[in-house]
Amino acid sequence: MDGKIVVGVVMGSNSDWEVMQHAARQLEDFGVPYEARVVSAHRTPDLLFEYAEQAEARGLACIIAGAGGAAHLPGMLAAKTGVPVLGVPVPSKYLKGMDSLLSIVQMPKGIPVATFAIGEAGAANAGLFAVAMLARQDGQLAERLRRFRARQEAAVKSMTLPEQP
Ligand code: RP5
Repeated sequence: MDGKIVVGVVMGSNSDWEVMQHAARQLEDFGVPYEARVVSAHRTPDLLFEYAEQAEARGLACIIAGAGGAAHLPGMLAAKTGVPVLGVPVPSKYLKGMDSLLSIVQMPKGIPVATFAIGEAGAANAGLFAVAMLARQDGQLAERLRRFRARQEAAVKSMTLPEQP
């Protein structure tokens, strides 16, 4: 990694940051240069178009897009760029993110969005997925990912449970 931004983390509102920061944190932990931006599909549609149209030329390898409610941000970005879009459903107030999930995952055939779980785990996994994609071309990153998984495995193997009767 030479410091050039390779992943865009975008979200419909700064209220999504609480969830989306978990994607950013993974990228940071693995030393992947990223940017975080608020881009709203329905409140800043021109900005969305501009961001998507410039993504490829700017060298983004993927875009992680999180939104809540009628979450059309990931789908609209995917419609406007060939850069792979990873969608994160952000939990919403009334439908707890089921609306976000269905809006993102149910893309009609032809314009895919790789959709992750609702909330924090989905955001973190989107970050890890971006790392895994980039690691195919970057041996050092692949080694970091291998070590991360080994640490995770060791942590689970050392888990204990309360005494059983
Ligand atoms: C969506 O509306 C955003 O992605 C956010 O999840 C939701 C609520 O936005 P705010 O009202 O908090 O700005 O566009």
